[in-house]
Amino acid sequence: MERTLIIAKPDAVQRGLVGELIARFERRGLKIVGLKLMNVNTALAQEHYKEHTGKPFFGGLVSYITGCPVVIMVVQGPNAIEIARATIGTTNPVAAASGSIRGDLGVSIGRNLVHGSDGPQSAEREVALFFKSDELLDYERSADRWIFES
Ligand code: 3AN
Repeated sequence: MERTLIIAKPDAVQRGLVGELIARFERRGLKIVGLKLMNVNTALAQEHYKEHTGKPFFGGLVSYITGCPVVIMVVQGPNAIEIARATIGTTNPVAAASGSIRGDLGVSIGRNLVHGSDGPQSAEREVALFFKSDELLDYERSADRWIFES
């Protein structure tokens, strides 16, 4: 069982695609265990994207993610990180497969709609950056934990 951080970025919020994005993760079978609408400040954006510090697009990336409210969620499920990445599609929407969020809804690498953590360590780090532990549902104790049982 894994948890991963998903961000519906400003372009998704502005284009009214938040419901579409959430629906895709839900339909895929992942469970939402945390959800909030928030403004990301510059310090938080720089910390979140710190692996990209110094890259030519870093400044634009920080101003993009801080430019308008975003919807942040944590989804949980077996292999949630890899499943979420596949649901999202490759970084550049030009190359993203049809059927993925970026392949169906995106056109530009600088406005690629959604973020998903890229591995177990970044998922843990990013979830903790945006959510306190008491803001996350504990599915192990939840009444509908049956959803993952087979
Ligand atoms: P992903 O979001 O697919 O994990 P990363 O982690 O390589 O991609 O990049 C983080 C974000 O930085 C991307 N979602 C995109 O918004 C932005 N980005 C990455 N590469 C570029 C680039 N060459 N030009 C502009 N923005 C970029």
